[in-house]
Amino acid sequence: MKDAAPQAVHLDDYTPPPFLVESVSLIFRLDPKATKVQSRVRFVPNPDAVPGQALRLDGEGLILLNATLDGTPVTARPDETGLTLPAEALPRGPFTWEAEVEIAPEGNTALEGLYMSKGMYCTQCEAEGFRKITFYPDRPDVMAPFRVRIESDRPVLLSNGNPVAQGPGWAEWDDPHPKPAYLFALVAGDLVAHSDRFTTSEGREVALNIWVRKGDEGRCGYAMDALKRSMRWDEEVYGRAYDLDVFNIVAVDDFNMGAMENKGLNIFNSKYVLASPETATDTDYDNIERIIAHEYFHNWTGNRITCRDWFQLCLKEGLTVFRDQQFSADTRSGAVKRIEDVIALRARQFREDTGPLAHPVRPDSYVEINNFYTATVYEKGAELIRMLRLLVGAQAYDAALQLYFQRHDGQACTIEDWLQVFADATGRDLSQFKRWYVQAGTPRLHVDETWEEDSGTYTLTLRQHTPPTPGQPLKEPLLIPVALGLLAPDGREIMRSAVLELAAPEQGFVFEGLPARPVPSLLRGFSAPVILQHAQSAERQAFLLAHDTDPFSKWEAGRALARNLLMQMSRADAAPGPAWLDAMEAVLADDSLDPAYRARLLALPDEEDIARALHEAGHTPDPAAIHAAREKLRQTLAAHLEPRLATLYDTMDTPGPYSPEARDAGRRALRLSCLSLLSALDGGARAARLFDQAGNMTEQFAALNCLLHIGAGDEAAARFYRQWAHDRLVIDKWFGARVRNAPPARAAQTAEDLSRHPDFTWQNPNRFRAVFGALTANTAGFHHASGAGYRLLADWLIRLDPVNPQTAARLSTAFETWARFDPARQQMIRTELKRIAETPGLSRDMTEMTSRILG
Ligand code: B3K
Ligand code: ZN
Repeated sequence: MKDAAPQAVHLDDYTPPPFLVESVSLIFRLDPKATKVQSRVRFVPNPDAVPGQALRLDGEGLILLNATLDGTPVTARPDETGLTLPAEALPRGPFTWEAEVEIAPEGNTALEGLYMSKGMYCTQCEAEGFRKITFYPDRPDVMAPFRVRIESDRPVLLSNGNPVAQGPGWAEWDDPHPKPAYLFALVAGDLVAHSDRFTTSEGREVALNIWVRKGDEGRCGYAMDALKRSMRWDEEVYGRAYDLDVFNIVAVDDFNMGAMENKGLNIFNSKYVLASPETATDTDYDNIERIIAHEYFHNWTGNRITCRDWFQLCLKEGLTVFRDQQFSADTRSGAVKRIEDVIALRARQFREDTGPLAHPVRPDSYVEINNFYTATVYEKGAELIRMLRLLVGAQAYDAALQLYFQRHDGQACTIEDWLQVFADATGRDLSQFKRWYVQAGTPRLHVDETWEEDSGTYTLTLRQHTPPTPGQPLKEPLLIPVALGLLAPDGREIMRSAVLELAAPEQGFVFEGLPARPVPSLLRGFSAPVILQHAQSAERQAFLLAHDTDPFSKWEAGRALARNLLMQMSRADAAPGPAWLDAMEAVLADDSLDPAYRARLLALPDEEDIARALHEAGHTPDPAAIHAAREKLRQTLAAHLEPRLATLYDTMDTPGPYSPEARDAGRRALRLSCLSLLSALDGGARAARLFDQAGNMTEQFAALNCLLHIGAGDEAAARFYRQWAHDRLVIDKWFGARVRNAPPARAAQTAEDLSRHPDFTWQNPNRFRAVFGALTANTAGFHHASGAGYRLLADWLIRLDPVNPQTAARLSTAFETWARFDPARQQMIRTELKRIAETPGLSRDMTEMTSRILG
């Protein structure tokens, strides 16, 4: 086993590329079985590298037809991963490498490199897919302008940059902006465009196109609108204008992730482009807006300024996630957006950070870089930018960003470059802050309070501690910004958000001359990605839920109350006291709170959240008990609030045609949350009526979920399937809903039955995730004591791995929580992981994942 272990790459081993690329020209003669790729690459020695080195070209799965160096045939033969031209074979100055290779896009099921999706040619090169297209120094610190010619019988032929010429069966593209190979893209297909125009703040006329398969062109309007709003926002908020004459987006059905920011030619999973009121939910619209913005924002943070090496991935991803979060907050309710981001951070990143896959935001080694497109790099990476902005202030942040663009445009950078910009722009020493990038794990923030009545002195003592993570037994103290407000006992605010800076392991903060003992509102806006350990009474939490003026902390107080209740109920036969129920009633009745926010307040923590909290508190979570407790609490809440829920359900309708705008979406969210609770009481009567009458997918799908959840959804599910059998994106929803809502004891069987459905095209990542992603999201079902969920997932990961290792490896993270559970479950999960690990021919992706999870 050991000998076969794939090699790890280490940050410390970085060396500059011995040669830079002045220009690249590529000719593609497309054919499903035998595409010919001709390349012409002009190399120059890198003045910053040790001279006299060999030239290593990456290349995988390529048939080399011929190659020359300055016109002379090359005799060197490729090995498994590329080709080396020894130093003595290279001219002293610049030289030209030319090669012709053959590849077979049709057989490329891994969806990395050049592949085919429903007759369309498309590419995915990040992180290291370009080496499956031709021989090249496939590393992000080699940037070059690309010229591309495509020859094909497909009518639409696209690549990066601006179109320069075209004729029947060919097209040429020129991208003047130097870029790394991972941003290369090519598309050829029978496509139609939804087109528009945009004039930049610099006066550039940009042609915008969203390319889709015929029949989908009527579902691009929202994505286009989101694109134009993103372009304007980046000009207004970051001073960044678009820099080419065209911006193309292509929707592809077979795609490993959400989307890809290739220069001037973004490629999207069609799920994040296509939307109509009848087929897409409010959540879909939300995601489309967010991902369109994210990929567009990469044009500056990622493309114009890229990463020196893949360890620096958070340089572009953390920053771009932060930017898309700012954009969404500006576009919709900022408070609701922050709450949603924190829910997602805890569900994915805290989970990762407290388990065997914990790694720093900037990892220092990897085996397969595709395994590091994680919640830690993305979402925690974004939290670090948010903290930096809070610490230096909004104005200084803006100044630092302008300096960043000015200083590093056209470069491949590091986290050190990024922090240096902030140090220079603000004069602040950020060396302690840098630890956030290199130290893994979620800090615990312990809070103690003392109050001296006589002098009116209130002292907050904050203590930080980060538990060990794999490979990092000892942790240094971090610089933690703690936003704090103080409330008087009557609920008035005594002090508005001050930002305390906790730098030491323990620090006291003293507030003098207060008229009465204050109630602290801590970590307002979730000012740092930490776990707060603050023993607060239920009365205090109810007080904060009622009075806190910070919308995040108000929600957080309600959340903590509900979570504690659910933790108790899952461990003993406890029942909720009237205090919580009354507090929930009061917030629901508060019309000054916007409906989307009230919907958030009404939602109970999910089962995964409760399991994590129990584990954190030193208990062993029992998935079945958690499920039962949560269902019981929903039932109790529904019964207590019934008249108000019914009224809200009747009054929160959205007359007129469907609009995805925040206002209507918020009303629907509240109305449908009420419906979900009411379904526990009315046997699904309201949901069945709504299912019949719904004029949009948001309502129809919510009604279906309510019915399935209470076990009364078979007929509706059958009708839903018949109605939407022709629509792949809606049918993905159908698969997912059936598995997610299956009762725990039936979840694995439901997934297994559906895996035999004729529409279960398992090689399509969306469809695979619809069933098996849903299985892992059905927490009590996946972790059912029979172990059937574990076995089924392992069977399918073993099957998918040789076909599409990236998607398989990503889903294997469902097993990362094994250590939380009882010995029987631990044993079952480890057995499945070992079974996967021992599969002959296992991919590098999956080999790394199983070995890290097993520890
Ligand atoms: N940069 C791409 C992700 C590429 C993933 C490669 N396995 C999408 C994004 O973050 O915008
Ligand atoms: Zn990104």
